[in-house]
Amino acid sequence: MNIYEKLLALKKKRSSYLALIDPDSTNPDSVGDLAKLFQENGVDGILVGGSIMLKDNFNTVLKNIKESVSIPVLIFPGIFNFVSPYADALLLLSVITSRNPQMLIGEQVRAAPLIKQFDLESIGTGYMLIDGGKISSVQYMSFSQPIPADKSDIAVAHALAAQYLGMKIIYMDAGSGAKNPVPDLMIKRIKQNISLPLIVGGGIKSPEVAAQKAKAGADFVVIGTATEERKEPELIRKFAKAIHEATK
Ligand code: 1GP
Repeated sequence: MNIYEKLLALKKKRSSYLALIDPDSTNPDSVGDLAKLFQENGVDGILVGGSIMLKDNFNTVLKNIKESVSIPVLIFPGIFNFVSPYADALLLLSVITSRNPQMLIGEQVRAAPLIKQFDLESIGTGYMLIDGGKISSVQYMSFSQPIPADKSDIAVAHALAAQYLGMKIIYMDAGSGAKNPVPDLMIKRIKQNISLPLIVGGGIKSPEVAAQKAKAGADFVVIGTATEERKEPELIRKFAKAIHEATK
């Protein structure tokens, strides 16, 4: 079973919890323990990446995570310097809400030969930036306009386009540290219109809000900042319980 099939199996079972690790804010020597902490407390998969690369430690971070856990480890690339052989798969993002060709296809062209060289599973992902109440790093770095939070019709049209183009996953992101997460109504509308697995992240600060996003239709809920600030087993368990039980 490849990683995409594993994600499809998770989607069928219940909503799942993905933890985001930003290599720039991580100590490579202790990141293996952090990954274990996530796995032991109910996290279903780990995303590794960020919108910029400030340190030359990406491969070491990934390798240490990969050697410490058995749950899927996925690269979540802001820019495609993030291609590495030390992951189970890579979310090959196209920022479909952008009109900047570099983010739609340019970065992916740069990444493709390395993906082939590393024989890395790549999962075509329609990445949608949604307005989270402040300018996010992704927005700034990718010269992309986010979709306004009350424009669900526009969001649905983007997600449908991604599905018809043959992309395999939709990722709706309000941006790391967003003031407001992606609205429930928008998630619901997307869910009613597409059959692809749906990842939702950005600005989800509490287990209660995580549960709301899962109930609205997120198959995978991403938590980054909240557990980056508080790496507490109890908090991770609470997020896991809230997400796993939301759709039961
Ligand atoms: C960002 O969706 C992720 O791309 C996670 O966001 O750091 O706000 O949890 P947070």
